[in-house]
Amino acid sequence: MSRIELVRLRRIDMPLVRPFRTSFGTQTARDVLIVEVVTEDGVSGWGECAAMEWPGYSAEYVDGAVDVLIEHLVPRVLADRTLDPQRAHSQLARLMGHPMAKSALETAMLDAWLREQGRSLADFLGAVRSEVDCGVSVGIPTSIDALLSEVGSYVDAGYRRIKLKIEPGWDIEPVRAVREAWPDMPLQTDANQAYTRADTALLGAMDPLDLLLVEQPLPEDDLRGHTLLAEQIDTPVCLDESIISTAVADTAIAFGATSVINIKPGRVGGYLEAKAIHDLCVERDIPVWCGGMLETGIGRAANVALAALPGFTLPGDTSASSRYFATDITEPFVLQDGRLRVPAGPGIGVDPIPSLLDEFGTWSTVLDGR
Ligand code: OSB
Ligand code: MG
Repeated sequence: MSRIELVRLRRIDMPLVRPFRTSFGTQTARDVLIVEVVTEDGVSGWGECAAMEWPGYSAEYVDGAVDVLIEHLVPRVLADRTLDPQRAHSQLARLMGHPMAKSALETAMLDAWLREQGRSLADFLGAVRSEVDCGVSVGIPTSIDALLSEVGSYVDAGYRRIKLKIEPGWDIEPVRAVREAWPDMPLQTDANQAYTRADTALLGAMDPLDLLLVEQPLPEDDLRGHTLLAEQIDTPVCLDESIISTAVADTAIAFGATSVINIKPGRVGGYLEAKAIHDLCVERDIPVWCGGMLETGIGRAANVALAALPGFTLPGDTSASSRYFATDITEPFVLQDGRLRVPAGPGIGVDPIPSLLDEFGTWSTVLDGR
């Protein structure tokens, strides 16, 4: 087993091609935290932190992730320097919370470890596909006309499923307008916890729109509310924010709170945990799909590898680079016939372009434990 020489943290400022508005706020750029683990042999492994600038999606945010990495997480892995992602996973689990920060560090270690073996992440995780079906997540725009034109551009680009962000006041009407314009398009909604148990009738009113699922309608901690809702409406309930671990996934499935699961590696603390949730869902006959956090090519490469596992039977929020950024920091991911190709090279299979890391970079630090 090789050893870790140093860990470099970088922040890059990546403007989005259009603002992304959800019930928790509007993102116009991504303040992306990138973790690089460098081995004694000079091999670099890469991990992207999914946290946003403010704690709107979950409790994590970029400044907090930087702090916990510098003060707590990186010192744990530099204490013995062994490049062993599985062991790091168990060690980091002793510290509570901060799954997105942990995921970024663990993924960088996993990437370096796999690169040293010349093995791809897709192969390591158990991928069964060389390309994955892609959907796209559409933010809340300023008007129904703007929504129809944005969705139209994604349909023309070949996306295989459309997800509409909804919130109270922006739900039945826009969703119906999209359904009427594209009667056969696989369509789903995502509320990011914006409704309450009192909104059952309103959410049920969307049943005739033939939606694949409604994602996270109620607050993260309200598993019972989701069970009650699922009993009352025909549209399948899919949990995102609530599913923070394999144990919670097991509970939510057993209690009938979710019949589909959105797996996001950042939210669950990394690809090892994501794989465990996938395996549980396959065993329980629960379809899964790969969520996203507006990642650059670094995070996207790993997500696309995960989405190639057998239980990922629904198109993911794994869109092309061009849906997010004018310039990605890796070779861009390009949609071909509504699919993205799974990287086959060692580790995550893509590299950040050094000049672009510099160009978009806003901050960096090196931690070597010495
Ligand atoms: O809830 O799935 C979500 C983006 C940021 C935070 C939360 C979510 C999202 C998305 C976009 O829906 C997914 C993507 O295209 O990366
Ligand atoms: Mg979601």
